[in-house]
Amino acid sequence: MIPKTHPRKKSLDIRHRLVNGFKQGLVAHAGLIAHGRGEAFDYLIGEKTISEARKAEEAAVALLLLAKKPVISVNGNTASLCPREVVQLAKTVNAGIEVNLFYRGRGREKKIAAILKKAGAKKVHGVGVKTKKIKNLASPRALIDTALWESDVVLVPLEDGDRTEALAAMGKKVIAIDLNPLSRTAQKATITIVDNIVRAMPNMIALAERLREEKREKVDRYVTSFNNKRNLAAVERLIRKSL
Ligand code: PTJ
Repeated sequence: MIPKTHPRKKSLDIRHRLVNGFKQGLVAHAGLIAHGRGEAFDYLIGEKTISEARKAEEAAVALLLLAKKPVISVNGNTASLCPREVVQLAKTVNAGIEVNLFYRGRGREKKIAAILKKAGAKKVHGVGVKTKKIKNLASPRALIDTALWESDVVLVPLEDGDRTEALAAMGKKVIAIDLNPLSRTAQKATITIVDNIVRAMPNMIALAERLREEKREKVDRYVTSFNNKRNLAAVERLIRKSL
């Protein structure tokens, strides 16, 4: 238990959520290390949603609302940190949910699906036999279920660069949430949100509730006016300045 007065309470609480997720068998060993890398970048952006992330979140939510078959891809870290938010965002933008793991294991897939169902998901794809294969991707992560296969827009929090690239090569629009603006995922995604997933997801739910009431032209404009390369360059400048 971290005392309420501890100056790093928020950050340590998030860390403990992940450790608990690891103990429950949701998070991969490497997921703990990946979180540490994320924490370091979060420190550099001031552990807050910067304006560049806000713009990316608006564009991402607009893209999800405009999509025909959007899907949220869920891994161990995401399931451990924000299962309820995944389900709520999926409901608000009418997206499918698919478990897709880098370190694949049927047991972990089932546990992740169970926690998402407990959080209110009716259907969770990606558990057990996968019938489709992402082209030009060597890892077992290439095997996917129908939701990802048929999707036109995919939200991939904490993704690996290879799959982002392969999904984009299949013609899908990829939205990444990644605190590292230099990662291959960040560089290859259609829209990259450089924000902590624990802030990004609630922000996106609130935005989705607002934007879904807007006229289509206005929602379109959030997407067309967004430039991922420019946004990432601005994040990099901010990090350099803060150092
Ligand atoms: O559950 P699995 O088997 O699918 O494995 C998941 C991990 C995360 C272990 C796997 O996808 C992996 O190895 O990812 P990477 O290549 O380490 O990339 C993770 C990225 O997420 C890094 O660039 C981190 O900076 C970033 N990251 C870590 N924690 C957060 C984050 N981004 C946003 N919010 C976080 N809380």
